[in-house]
Amino acid sequence: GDDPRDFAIDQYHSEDEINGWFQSLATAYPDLVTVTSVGNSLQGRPIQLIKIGKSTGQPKKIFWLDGGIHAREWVAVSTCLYIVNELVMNYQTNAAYADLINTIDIYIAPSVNPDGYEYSRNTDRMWRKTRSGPRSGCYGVDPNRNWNFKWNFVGTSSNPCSETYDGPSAFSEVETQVLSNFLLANKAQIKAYVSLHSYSELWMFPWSYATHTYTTDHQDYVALSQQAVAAISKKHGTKYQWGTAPDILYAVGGGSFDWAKAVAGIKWAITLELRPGPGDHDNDQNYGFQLP
Ligand code: ING
Ligand code: ZN
Repeated sequence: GDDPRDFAIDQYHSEDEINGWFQSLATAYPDLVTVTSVGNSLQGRPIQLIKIGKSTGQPKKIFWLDGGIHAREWVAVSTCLYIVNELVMNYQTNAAYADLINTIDIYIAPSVNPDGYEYSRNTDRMWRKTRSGPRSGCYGVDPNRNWNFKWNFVGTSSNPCSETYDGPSAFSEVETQVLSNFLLANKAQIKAYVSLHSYSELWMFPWSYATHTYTTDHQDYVALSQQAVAAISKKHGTKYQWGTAPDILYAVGGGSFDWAKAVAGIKWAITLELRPGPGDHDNDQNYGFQLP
């Protein structure tokens, strides 16, 4: 129905269901919530964006969160929705949430590869990429290899049939184009860019393109990461590993969060790999990407 409390937060949702819920939130909480999009996907779906914040009449700092850049990582989408639900539903009773919402604007784009997400939901559960093409008979570009910082440098493929195909050129994909343009247009206000993936339970920061290669504010990232993984652990005992992607996982060029730091100049650029963690899964299909 139109009551946003009717939304089943413990289920995976389609693009249309997310849109309907966001519209109902905007109607029910007009002083807290604004619903818009950063642009349209190749197949014409809105890349939905919900802005949560109380107006102060002044420009506010923005915290950016996105999910679903990889189609099969459904829990990244759901985690964005969970956070929206937490903040909006508990604003009245939770002083920490109220403080956040009064002080900053929280921009959440839960599904930034909507064509891929719907394809994963409806046709091929393990789909990762966008749905552009065909090129050499294959569809899709890895949207986390398609950004124009260290594009085609490492951890990527020039084969259109590869899962990590970086595209015919940087920003060949309309989804990465509109998202990067939105971030650039708002870069003066955006203080943090956080992008959710799954899986492995990792907290990662720049630079992604080479091992032992660190930002000038590396010590800030170390301090933040230690606090963050401690906070995560305090909740349910979950142990996230932290570090740069090449130091703890593998090197990648053309990823979104290196770009957010290097090109948009956003202070905090973080990528999380959500659950499951090592030891909790059998393989990609069995509990890895396919969480219940
Ligand atoms: N992993 C990320 C990937 O794009 C990553 C890991 C992200 C590495 C960003 C470096 C930079 O390959 C998944 N699960 O997609
Ligand atoms: Zn991913």
